[in-house]
Amino acid sequence: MLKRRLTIFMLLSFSLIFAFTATAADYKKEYKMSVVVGPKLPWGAGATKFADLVRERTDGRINIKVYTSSSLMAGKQTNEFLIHRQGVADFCFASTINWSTTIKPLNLFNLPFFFPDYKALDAVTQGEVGDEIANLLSAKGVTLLAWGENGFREITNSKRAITKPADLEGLKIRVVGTPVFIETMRALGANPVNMNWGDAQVAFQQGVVDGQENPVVAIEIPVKIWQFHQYATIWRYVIDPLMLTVNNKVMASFSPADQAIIKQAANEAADEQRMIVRKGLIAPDLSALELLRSKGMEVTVLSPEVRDQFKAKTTSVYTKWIDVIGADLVKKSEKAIAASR
Ligand code: X2X
Repeated sequence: MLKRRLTIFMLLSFSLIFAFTATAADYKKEYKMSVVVGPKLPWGAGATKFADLVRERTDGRINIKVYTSSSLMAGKQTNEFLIHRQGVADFCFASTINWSTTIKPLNLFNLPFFFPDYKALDAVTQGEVGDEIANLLSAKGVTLLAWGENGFREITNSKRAITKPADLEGLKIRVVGTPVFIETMRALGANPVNMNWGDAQVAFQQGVVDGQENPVVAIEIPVKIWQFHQYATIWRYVIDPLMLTVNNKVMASFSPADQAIIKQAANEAADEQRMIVRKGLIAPDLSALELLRSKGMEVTVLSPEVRDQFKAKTTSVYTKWIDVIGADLVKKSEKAIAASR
């Protein structure tokens, strides 16, 4: 009897030791995290914050190295989801724009003038639609840990102030290589040119394009857009959420305790990052717009009425893209937005 108990005890101990060492041995020396922009921008800094929190709280068991400036996909930002799915990138802090060429429902966030404000965005990402998107990503091999943010995308250019739809006519505007952006810019009368972010910054410098569109705090201020463009128009035409994600297989290889640490760290890093990029854009704190003005830029803030005039020119985009996104998802989002008013 005693001998049997001892044997069982020994077997149990061995299997426990084995299970532990097997788990530890499964962990890689380094996990790769992909980010499209540079490390100094709030987006890149958010990724570093996440990696640091995870490293500290797992006592170095999970060592995430952040690969900035699209370096894991040789600059081609619209390939990011593919390399994530394949496991080249274990983690990502990614824009919905760059993944929307592969995951069509993410074009929801690219619908022009669809989200009026942050409240509307939060109602969508933090509600049923956010859950649906998380399920969709999970089915494709990727776990959504938290929503961060690049921000509302605002247009800048070197030619003239854009105060009404006709002002955009013929301007050569750099956009990401995503079809809906090309179609939206064409519908608005502009001449869109698609370019990866790395090339875009050189193009601004050389004046190859007249303008571009990006969030003020997250991108335009850090890259000192006033060096190239004198005019900014705040029109909130597209919202650009960021997704902090991990490859499903990689997540499953971690112990439940480490998975919990990862989730918690993602929420903390993304919350902080979101607060940083929202600062200074809404009255009474308009310090971000004031900064652009102090650098010599002429900043136009569109009234809701004029914004509607721009939106009216993009009906062809809605007609085509609602079907591509999924009419049901768009309807649910409209409902969530209406409820947030
Ligand atoms: O390429 C851009 O404009 C950027 C950096 O904002 C994105 O990756 C969507």
